Amino acid sequence: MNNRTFTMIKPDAVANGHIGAILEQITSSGFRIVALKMTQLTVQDAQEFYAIHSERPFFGELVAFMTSGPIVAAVLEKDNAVDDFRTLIGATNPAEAAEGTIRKKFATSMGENAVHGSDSDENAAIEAAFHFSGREHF
Ligand code: 3AN
Repeated sequence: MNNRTFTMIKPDAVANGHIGAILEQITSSGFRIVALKMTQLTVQDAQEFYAIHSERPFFGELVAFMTSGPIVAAVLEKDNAVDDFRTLIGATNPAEAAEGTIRKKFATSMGENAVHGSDSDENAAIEAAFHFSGREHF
């Protein structure tokens, strides 16, 4: 599945009114929306989704933030989707993100960094399946 990635517009960007602008930047950059929903993660959801970070010092903060309000989850399609989407969103720390990237424009801090993007094809498939059933992919 090297042509699909998974993203979330995080609670900060949703609360700050950036859903439309972020989806516009994603689609105008050549990604097709395959699945899309607005939802809110439970603590259990966030702990499971970010299980790989469970030993990191910021884990509690990450789970609290990701459950603090609604998110928008999406599956995106494009050649080389995972890498091209990571380029589009920019570095984890918005202070280090390249000019014009989604995080540079919309993120506020390392923790509240506006969007998630899968880091591998394998994780993209796992993350998409976590949020969407087969019949929710179009
Ligand atoms: P990315 O989202 O760029 O793949 P990861 O996988 O290293 O970054 O981190 C996952 C999420 O954990 C980040 N999006 C961010 O919200 C949060 N995070 C990462 N590093 C920190 C940190 N030092 N302090 C607070 N939150 C962090």
